Amino acid sequence: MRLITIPMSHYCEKARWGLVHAGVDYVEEAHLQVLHYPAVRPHNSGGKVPVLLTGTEAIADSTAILQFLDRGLPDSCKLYPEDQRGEIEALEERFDETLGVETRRWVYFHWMSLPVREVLKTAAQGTPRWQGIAAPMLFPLLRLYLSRRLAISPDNIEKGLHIIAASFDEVAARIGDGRPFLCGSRFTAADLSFACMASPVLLPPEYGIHLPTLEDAPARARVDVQRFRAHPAGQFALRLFRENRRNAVGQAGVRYTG
Ligand SMILES: N[C@@H](CCC(=O)N[C@@H](CS)C(=O)NCC(=O)O)C(=O)O
Repeated sequence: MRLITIPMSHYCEKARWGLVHAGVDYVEEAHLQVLHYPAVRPHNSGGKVPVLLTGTEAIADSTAILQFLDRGLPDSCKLYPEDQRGEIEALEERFDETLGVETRRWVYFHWMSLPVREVLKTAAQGTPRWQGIAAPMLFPLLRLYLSRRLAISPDNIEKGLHIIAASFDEVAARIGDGRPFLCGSRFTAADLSFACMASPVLLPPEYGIHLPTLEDAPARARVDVQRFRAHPAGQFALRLFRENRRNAVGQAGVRYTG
């Protein structure tokens, strides 16, 4: 299988984690933001990644990819066990559409303030060489385009931080009774999605590409990362990455085409 990605995207991380969970060997076709459109549009007219090419079909959207992979898994490994499907899907949808949108806006706000070379250390991993070469010239335009597309403004970042904190509080309340996972005793798509959507403000070392360390993060971002890492829900997501996100960078399961 072939997974088309923007490598730093947490929606793409969701798909990578799903593939690893399903034990599927795949190749990642990574592209820089915006330069990914020509590769994606033939399969997904909306231009969004991740897109999974299975050989017979193109599956766009991280949730659709997880659900496709789940159909091939034995009951004991399913991320959507039938008796809890409704609850899992509702949580996943909320994490993807609320938490994930705000953590993405937050990460672009902070990282686009860095020099392009620093941005590319994270963003260009696994992408074709020509994209890394072209990016510094295109960067001012890309920055403007992404700022508008993601409605980035200091005001929206401030509001977003409240939304992220509310989502973390909700997760902390859920696991406050001592349950190991969001829906009880087993790891599901709700856990996977929460960990991925929270990852921009946590910088977990097990992420499918190398994220900056806390020390390399822009100073203003560091304060937020420290705060969210210390939160019980942040601790929970970091544990999920440690214990359930097997197959980290460089191990079998993923090869880059870039
Ligand atoms: N709900 C979708 C969201 C996917 C998404 O927003 N992908 C972003 C990457 S973070 C994208 O492709 N953006 C490119 C664009 O909108 O032009 C999913 O779960 O896959």
